[in-house]
Amino acid sequence: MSDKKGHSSDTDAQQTEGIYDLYDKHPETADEKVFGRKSHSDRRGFLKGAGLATMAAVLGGAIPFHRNMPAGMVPAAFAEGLDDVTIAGKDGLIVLNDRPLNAETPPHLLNDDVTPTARHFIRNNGIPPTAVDPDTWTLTIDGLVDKPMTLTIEDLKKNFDVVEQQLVVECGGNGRAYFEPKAKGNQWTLGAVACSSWTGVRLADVLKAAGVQEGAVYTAHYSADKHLSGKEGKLPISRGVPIEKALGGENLIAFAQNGEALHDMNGAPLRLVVPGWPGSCSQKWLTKITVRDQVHDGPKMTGKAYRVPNRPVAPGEKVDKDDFVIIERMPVKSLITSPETNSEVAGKEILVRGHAWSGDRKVSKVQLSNDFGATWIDADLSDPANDGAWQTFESKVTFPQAGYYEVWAKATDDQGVSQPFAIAWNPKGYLNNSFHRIALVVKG
Ligand SMILES: Nc1nc2c(c(=O)[nH]1)N[C@H]1C(S)=C(S)[C@@H](COP(=O)(O)O)O[C@H]1N2
Ligand SMILES: [Mo]
Repeated sequence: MSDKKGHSSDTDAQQTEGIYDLYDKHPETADEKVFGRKSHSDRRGFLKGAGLATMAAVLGGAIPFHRNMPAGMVPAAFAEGLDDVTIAGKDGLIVLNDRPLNAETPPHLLNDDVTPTARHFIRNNGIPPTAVDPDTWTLTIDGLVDKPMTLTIEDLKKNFDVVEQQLVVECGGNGRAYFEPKAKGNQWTLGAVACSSWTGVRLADVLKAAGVQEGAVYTAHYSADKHLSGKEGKLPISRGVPIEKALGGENLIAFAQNGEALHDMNGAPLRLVVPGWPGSCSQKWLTKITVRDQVHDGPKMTGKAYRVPNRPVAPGEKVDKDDFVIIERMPVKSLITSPETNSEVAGKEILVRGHAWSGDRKVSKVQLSNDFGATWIDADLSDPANDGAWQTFESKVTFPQAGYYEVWAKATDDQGVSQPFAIAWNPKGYLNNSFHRIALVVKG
């Protein structure tokens, strides 16, 4: 299993397509090739079939719970992995695109309760500003307010409570890579999420000081990055949130990340952090917030951007543009951060650890399964450090014998909503909160 993406490897020299590609294009053929049977009901033939040898060789062991494994599903061992590329001040991020720069963090590098700056993902829509000067940077508050104002970062620190909070930022498109049919856009797998400790002032305090007027409906966020076209005045992104959300105490105008200046690619010197909502609400390189009397209509607010159909749709279905609604809170989700997927583990009892979150809500339970979802155990779950922080889960998982296993995680929030097994498909590939699966080879 040297090639994580499953492209032709030395274990199967005559194979022309990788298993990943094959599952992509011809799931039935792939299933037949891998398991040696056409349908789920034939699964019993698997142990005797020629597929066993192939599969065991590629995965590194037989699959004790193979009867439970749904047909047509790519084993998690093949479901992720691209080459590491280096970005200054970042550690181990996988680059998906270089212009604009987009990079995600492999789950096992997100094991810390508080995400180090070096491991916070990067999602840019345009070209970031260069040579920013925190001493002369200003933030303007205008629109439907009694006292429009322009403040330096020093003014923010002097005039408002400075607070430090652990806050989840997750891109609305995190998990897009697993949609079928494929959705256009960055093919995020699992790592467009992080929970750093941010220092700043509360957005609500600043808005209240400016005096939000009656009739305020939405905020509009502006920044100093440039559109990819380089055209003056053309904005790469300008989003906002309903005024009720903006006035929540969890949102920060942040000037520090994990006790130091923000990373250039994470919005230095000043950004919004709106936890639990699509990352796109958290404007980086923030220069202005306008309070509006209507839903904001800046770039990436309208059309199909950061929107989903207002009803469940079939995979591949064409949806009328009038049937799209703006994504608000992000759904309940969990991520296994230890052990690393595709690792070999020794011993029959393994500590499994990770994080769980649910936008604007608390997670009340995380469950783990090592038998493809047939049985589940409850993991220990920490309280969030503060509103908007993720929670950490941990549990020993026992494996009955050596072999290939998958560990699945499922979180349930305080409204009783759980992660689904299957992805609710939508045209732009947002909000994929299906179970996280890791692949483990247990050595006897
Ligand atoms: N000015 C500006 N702010 C932005 C963006 C951007 O392209 N420009 N991208 C948004 C999106 S889509 C996401 S998911 C988050 C990602 O934050 P990060 O790059 O610090 O991880 O920033 C948001 N804020
Ligand atoms: Mo995003």
